[in-house]
Amino acid sequence: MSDRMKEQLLMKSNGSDAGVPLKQPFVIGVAGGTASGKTTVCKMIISQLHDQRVVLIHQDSFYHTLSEDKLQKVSKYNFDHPDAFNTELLLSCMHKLKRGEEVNIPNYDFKTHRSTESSRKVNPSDVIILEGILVLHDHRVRDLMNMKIFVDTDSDVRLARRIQRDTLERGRNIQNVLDQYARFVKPSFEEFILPSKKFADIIIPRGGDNDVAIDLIVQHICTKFGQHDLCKIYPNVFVIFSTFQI
Ligand code: UZR
Ligand code: MG
Repeated sequence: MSDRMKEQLLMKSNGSDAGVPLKQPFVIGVAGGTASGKTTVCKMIISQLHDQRVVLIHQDSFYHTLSEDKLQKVSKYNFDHPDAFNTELLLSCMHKLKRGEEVNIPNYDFKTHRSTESSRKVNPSDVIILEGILVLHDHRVRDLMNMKIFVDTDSDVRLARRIQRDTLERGRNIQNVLDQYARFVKPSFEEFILPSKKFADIIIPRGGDNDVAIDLIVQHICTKFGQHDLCKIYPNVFVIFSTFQI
């Protein structure tokens, strides 16, 4: 991301509170099984949205910190169950962002299964993308969304990617990944994630490999913003260059 793109340049302001959004941001939810390519799809959408300020929120950031007791028996903990997430906190952060307020998003450490001391400050944006395995599960989270996407990638492709990712990036061994997959990941996919597909407006086969789907989604978002361009959303700001926060 170039410095120029990161820089928010306010060339003319005719009053106070320049840059404070008056209309609600456009919220996109991106769900799908583990390692389906959700993050890749989000990054592809973001890279094509040149004229809007976009922020990417990960449902993973809202995992509950494991207590000492649960840490002792971590192999028996189901990280793929809706109760593993602090959905109340996620909702409160999303509501604030929709109201145009800045928020602090927790940082979750997959190696220690804890939220770290530091959090990530996120500014209000034109487009908010929320991605995660279960973002279409809870109706209160779904109700915040203007566009719901489900990334549909074959299970064998996802498992292969998951093994690679967990062994390389999350400090696990293969046996451990396969055990967890059979015990929790696959059953929860079938019980909670796959049924949430019916709530999607758009289903993307093959995830990040599907350039046509990404183009169509970006076109739709641009059409929405074309109807009320940035100067109407930020009436006291003349020109705003994009600010990305990923
Ligand atoms: P994505 N997960 C972990 O492996 N460790 C944690 O501490 C927290 C979560 C996994 C979780 C889920 N399941 O399948 C995956 N397990 O992260 C979701 N087991 O992340 O959508 O990026 O695959
Ligand atoms: Mg992910």
